[in-house]
Amino acid sequence: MRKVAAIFLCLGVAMILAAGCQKKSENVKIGVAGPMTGDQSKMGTDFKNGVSLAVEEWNARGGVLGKKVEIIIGDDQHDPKQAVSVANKIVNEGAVGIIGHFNSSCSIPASDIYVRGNIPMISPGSTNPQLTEKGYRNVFRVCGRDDQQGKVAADFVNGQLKVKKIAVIHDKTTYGQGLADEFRKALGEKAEVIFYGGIVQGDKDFKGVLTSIREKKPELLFFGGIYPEMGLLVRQARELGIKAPFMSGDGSIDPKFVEIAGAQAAEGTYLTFSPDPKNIASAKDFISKYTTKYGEIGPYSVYAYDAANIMLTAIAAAKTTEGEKIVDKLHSLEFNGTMGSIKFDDKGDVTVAPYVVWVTEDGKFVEKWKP
Ligand code: ABU
Repeated sequence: MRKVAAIFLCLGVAMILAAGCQKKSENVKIGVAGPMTGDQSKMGTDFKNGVSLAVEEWNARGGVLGKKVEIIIGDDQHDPKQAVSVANKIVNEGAVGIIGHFNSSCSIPASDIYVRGNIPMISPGSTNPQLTEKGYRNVFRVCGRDDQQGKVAADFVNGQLKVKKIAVIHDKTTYGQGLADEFRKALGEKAEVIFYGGIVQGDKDFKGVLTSIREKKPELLFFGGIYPEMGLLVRQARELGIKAPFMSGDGSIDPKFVEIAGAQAAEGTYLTFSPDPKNIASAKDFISKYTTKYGEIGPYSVYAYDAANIMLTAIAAAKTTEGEKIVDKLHSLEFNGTMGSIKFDDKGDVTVAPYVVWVTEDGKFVEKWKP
């Protein structure tokens, strides 16, 4: 009997020791979430690649807090419900920070889950103002906001293009409609919005709405939405003989837009986004490493890379994976990002959001105008 008790005691001690060792060697996990599959998967893939590159570099230097950094990937398929489920999974799997999501319609509901899970969230690409207007202390973004982006677009239209009749289309999403509304508001009295209406994300045929718009003879068509629909709208507008230029925002500035529209149809399209990383000295090293590993940088791969570096720097500075302490560091530190210095304000927005206007020329995006 004593022998059996001794065996159980040994087994128990061994199990406790094993559990202790496992805990000690556990990796530091960070999540990366966005549309990894589906028609916006280019953006999710750019996020994943940017975060992976940053994590590889940290691991090559010994990780963070003496532990290896591990990535948990979440695919929200740009669906808000899926984003909430992905957020729960990432929190339950023990992530101590999240880089994501891409779509504002996903980031906003997912932020509730990260708040409850007490982990910091940095979105590389969600630009709708509501994300940081909810008053969550753990929510940050390294991109600008659509009230800033919409104003730059409107200033360009009013001050440079000086067109007077504008059609405004959006995809009825938080981001797309939000950006369209900010643009319309910022246009003011200088131009007349002769058409304002939504299309359905995922639809493929926009010729009905474009035919109505054609009759109104707009001098510019503005679209609030993402590159799959933007590409189709531009291509179909040209097929219908609409020659007026298009303008859109950061959700459309991806080579996939040109691929879908066709270079000829896309020629002369204006897009708002941040300045070209290729002209920024601090981005040189990132661009070289990224292109060697993954090919051409995407619009948001650089922001995902910066977001991951900022998260890991804050964890290192906090000397702990406790959510509140990481959040304190995120609020107080100034980070050297690839795109320059990054500092968050009290809301979690970047203190500087340098939107510029790009134009599509020969199938490529070229910086055109700086406010
Ligand atoms: N900002 C580009 C599109 C992503 C989003 O904010 O929904």
